[in-house]
Amino acid sequence: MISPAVEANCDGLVGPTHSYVGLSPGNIASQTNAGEVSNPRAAVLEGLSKMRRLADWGLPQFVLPPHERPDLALLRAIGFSGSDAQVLEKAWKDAPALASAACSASPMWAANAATVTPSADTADGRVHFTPANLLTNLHRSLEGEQTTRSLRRLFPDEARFAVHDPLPAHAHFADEGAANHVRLCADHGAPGVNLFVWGREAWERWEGRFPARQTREAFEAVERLHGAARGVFARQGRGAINGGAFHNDVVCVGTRECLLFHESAFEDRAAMEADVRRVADDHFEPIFVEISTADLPLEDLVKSYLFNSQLLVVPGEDRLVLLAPGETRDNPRAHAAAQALASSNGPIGRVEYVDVRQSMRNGGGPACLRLRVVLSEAELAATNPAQRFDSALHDRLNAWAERHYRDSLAPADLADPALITEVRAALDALTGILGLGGDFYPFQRV
Ligand code: SUG
Repeated sequence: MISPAVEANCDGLVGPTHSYVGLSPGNIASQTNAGEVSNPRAAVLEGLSKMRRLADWGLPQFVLPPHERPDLALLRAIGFSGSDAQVLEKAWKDAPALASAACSASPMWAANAATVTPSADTADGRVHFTPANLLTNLHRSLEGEQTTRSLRRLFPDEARFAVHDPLPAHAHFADEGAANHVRLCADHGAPGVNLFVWGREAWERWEGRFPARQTREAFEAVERLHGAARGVFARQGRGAINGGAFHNDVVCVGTRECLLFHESAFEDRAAMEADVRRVADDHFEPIFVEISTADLPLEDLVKSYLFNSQLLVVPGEDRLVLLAPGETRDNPRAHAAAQALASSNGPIGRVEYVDVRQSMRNGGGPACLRLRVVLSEAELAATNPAQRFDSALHDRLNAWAERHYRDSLAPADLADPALITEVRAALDALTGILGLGGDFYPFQRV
C-alpha cells in the first residue's frame, strides 16, 4: 500500500546582502542587472509572501535561513587579515571581485541547496539529501557547509533522514542540486522516476558559450549515495545552456505524472521520453507537455521564466496549479503560452502569478527559491517545528525584516563594515525565531 505523502517546499529566506553584482556568467539577468541598486527588504518580503500563498493553499512550507555574509572566513583564507572590518576593507580595496563574491546572498536559491530523494525511492527507506557543492561559481561554492548544517537542523532525525556531505570539491563532481532533478510519480508517496539532467561529462572538453554547471558523474554519485531507484539520465540541451538556461529548471518543470518542458530542454528528447516511460513501467503513465521554440523563442523564455514556475498539487483541486513569475505575464508570448496550457484539457488547470522581482533580477524565479522535499506524515512530524511557516511566523518574519533589512543597497555599500554588525544582529535574532540553536552561524561559534 502507498503511504500518503506531501510535497513540502523549503524556501531560502533572502539574506540582508541581496545585491546585483553580476556574479554568474551564463545567467543573463545577473549579467544584465550588474551594478544596479537592490532592495533587500523588498526581496525578503516578496519571498515571504510567496511562502504565505502556498501555506494558505494548505501546502507544507518551511523556511531555510540565510547564510552569514560577508563570508569573512573566505577572505581570511585568502590572506586578508586584521579585525573583521579591516579584512572587509582590504578585500574591497585589493580584490573587489573576491570581496563581492564573499557578500552574495545566493543561498536564497534553495533549488540549488541539495538533491533530495524521498523515502519511497531509497534503498534504506530514509529521505536522502546531498547538499550541492556549487563549484562552478566562487560565490556559490561557499554555500555547501552551511547548507549541510541547515538541513541537519531542519531534518534532525537520523533514523528518518540522511543528510550527506557535499560531493568532493572538484570540477569532476560539479553539482547544482535539485535545479537539475525532476521526480515524476503517480502520487507523491508512490515510487517515482528520478530524472537527472546533466550538462557535461567530467572528462569532456566543454566548449560552450556559457558554463555547463552539472556533471553526469555528480548525479551518478548522488544516485549511489542515496540508493535511489528508477534513475533516468538525460543530457541538457547544449543550445539551452548557450541561450542562458544555466540550470534545467529554467527550461523544464515537473510534478506527479507531468513533465512540462521547452523544445530546447533536452539534447535528445525522444530518448529522454522513452527512458522515462520504460522506467515508469507499470507505476504510472508519464504525461509530456512540450512548448515549441516557435511558440516561445528561447530569448522570451529566459526573460519570462515561464518554466521556472512551481507546479503544484493543491489540496481540493483536481488539476495542477502553475505558480509563475510576474515576468511571464508581462511577456506576451510567454503569457499566451501559459494561458494556452491552462485552457487546454491537459494536466494544468490554472496559472497564477507571483511577484519575486528582486530575485528575478538575479535570475532566480519562484522555482529557484524553493527546495522540494516529499515527506510522509511521520517524516513531516519529525522536522524542526520552528521552521514550519504559518501566518504567525509570517508576521514575526515580516517584523524582523522591517527591523533589520536595508531598503536600498548599491554594490559599493557592500564594502561598508557596518553591514557586518547589521547582518549579525539580524541572524542572531533569526536563530531564536527559527529554533536553530546558539551555534548555528560562524560568528556565534567564536
Ligand atoms: O546561480 N544567481 C543564481 C540564480 C540561481 C537560480 N536557481 C535556479 N535556477 N534554480 C545563479 O546563477 C546571481 C548573483 C549575482 O549576480 O550577484 C546568482 O548567483
